[in-house]
Amino acid sequence: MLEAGGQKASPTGEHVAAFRRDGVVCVRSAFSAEWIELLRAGLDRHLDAPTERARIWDRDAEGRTMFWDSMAWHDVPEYQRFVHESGAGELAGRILETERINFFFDAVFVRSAGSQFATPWHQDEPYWSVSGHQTCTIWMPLVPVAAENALAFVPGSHLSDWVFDHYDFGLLNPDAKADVDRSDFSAIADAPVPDIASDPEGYGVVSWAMEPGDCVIFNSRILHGGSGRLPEDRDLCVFTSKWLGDDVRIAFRDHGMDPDFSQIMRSHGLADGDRPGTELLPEVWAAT
Ligand SMILES: O=C(O)CCC(=O)C(=O)O
Repeated sequence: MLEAGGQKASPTGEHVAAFRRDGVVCVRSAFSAEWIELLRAGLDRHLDAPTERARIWDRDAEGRTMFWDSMAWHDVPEYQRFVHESGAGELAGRILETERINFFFDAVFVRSAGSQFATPWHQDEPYWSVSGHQTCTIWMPLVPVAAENALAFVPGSHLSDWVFDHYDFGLLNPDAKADVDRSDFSAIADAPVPDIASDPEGYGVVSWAMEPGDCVIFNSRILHGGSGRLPEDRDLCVFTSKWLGDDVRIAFRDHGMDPDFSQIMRSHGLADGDRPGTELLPEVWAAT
């Protein structure tokens, strides 16, 4: 268990090997109840005052919603504490087998009870203003989630260099919020995103039933999606943190969307080819 100020969890060799092979691994009881409570308090604060990036991704006829926001950690002290003190950075670093780890950003995915919205299948890293293989997300449900509602993955798909021309997340905007970035991957994509939902067994799709404190760590190139379609009595709030290892470099792109950090990164003096750094992308852990 990762306790504030206490012993930090070390993933086992099996976790590391599974991540290398599959690009995704579930780590049970990685974070103590205190950290989950802290993140829930942070999420309450965050939902009271979302960032300008925040938007509803889905709102159905019954008023059920899927809320998304990112990069709120600058304004949410509970998130800041999690980033620096929870051991999440060390966990990411050991799983990625990297010498040092920088924090990239946080994102939350909050579905109200019964939301039928399912996250479209996609990759993350081709969206981002960085490139590299040693990137990961720690996906943490703050409530229990069944395997069929949790984020799902195509194991091994992180090993492909292909970029998929996947769903334009900018279209997830039922409230017609202005200035939402759009994402056209067609010029750079190698292939359309496969129809994974039609044949999950054929693609070897995996997901896990999880309790608060468990996490899934996934490589940012892996194909993932499918989460949601909740029962009427179940909501789902998820806190994610994104981490950058040794081989990652700043890579401003003409395409991409959430988040398009290019302007903010440049204002911190970051340039193409740089290693992540500055207080925007702080180094949180280094192997000793
Ligand atoms: O939780 C979800 O539904 C989506 C999460 C996701 O796609 C991500 O963290 O990259």
